[in-house]
Amino acid sequence: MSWTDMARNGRILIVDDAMENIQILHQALQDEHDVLFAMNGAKALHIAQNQRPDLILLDAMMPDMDGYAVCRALRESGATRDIPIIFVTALKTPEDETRALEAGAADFITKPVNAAVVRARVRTQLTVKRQSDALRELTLTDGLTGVANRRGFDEAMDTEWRRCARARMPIALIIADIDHFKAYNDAYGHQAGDDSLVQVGGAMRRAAARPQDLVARYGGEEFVILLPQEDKRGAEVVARKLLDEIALLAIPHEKSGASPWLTLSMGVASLMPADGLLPGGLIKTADALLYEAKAGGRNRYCL
Ligand code: GH3
Ligand code: MG
Ligand code: MG
Ligand code: MG
Repeated sequence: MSWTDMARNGRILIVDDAMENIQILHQALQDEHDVLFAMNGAKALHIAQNQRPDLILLDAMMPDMDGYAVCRALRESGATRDIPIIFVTALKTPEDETRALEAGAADFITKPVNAAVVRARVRTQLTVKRQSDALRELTLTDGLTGVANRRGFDEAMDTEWRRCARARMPIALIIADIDHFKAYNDAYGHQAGDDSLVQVGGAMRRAAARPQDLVARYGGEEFVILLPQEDKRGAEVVARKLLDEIALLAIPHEKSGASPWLTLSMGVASLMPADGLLPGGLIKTADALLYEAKAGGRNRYCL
């Protein structure tokens, strides 16, 4: 697949107060892309929030909210911040162009537009967007197991903590640590150790299956599960499911002591995010409970 093919089929939002302009752009793009449109700034922000277009073509001069204000509002919201914006406008002085770029536009096209140029510039921006999305995904993912890495966890915790605080909902955290994993590596080798980390990552994803749940590799053989809008009881269900999933893996571990299979121990904590509380407090509590589970004989959770 060539890079131009990759940039096809994106979802484009056209924003312009004149139907005639929308029709011209729609005509230029409809064969390659899904096209949405809005005839004022407020509508554009609403569609951008709810339908997450891959790219926005934005008119500068509109009554009420002009393109610059729309651009700034899009940049202020986490959900729309990364959507590239191309200004399409009759304004054509260097000052106009500079102002658009400073407001956060990725590119600038002057009216009257040429269909082939619009298509080419749209494709370019979609390609850049896809590459930066892929790069971002890579920086947030653990290379061995495919679950989120520590950075991915930190970002999700930050976002979900604030979301739960606003919604007055609890947030739960499970910290899981593989039992006697040093002995496992010593007995079966580092490669077998890595293989079992991959399997444990898969088991964790099966145990925490809601779309908002996040599994991350927190460190070496330590994993976390972030469960937004879940109280202790809900988190306990996930912890129990995880013990079952790990048992189903049936990874032999003769040097484990308590069990002939690979097992893990967990700390399970939940709280209501509120003023004065920080995510670090939740992590600390779950960590202390993990320690209790280890001291209590391993292959169990404490809450
Ligand atoms: P405990 O039951 O108390 O958790 O004992 P443990 O041996 O699991 O704990 P400890 O923290 O002493 O050892 C963790 C081991 O995990 C040390 C290291 O060899 C292993 N480990 C950490 N990261 C990796 C990794 O990426 N791959 C492999 N194969 N092993 C790892
Ligand atoms: Mg206009
Ligand atoms: Mg450990
Ligand atoms: Mg361990």
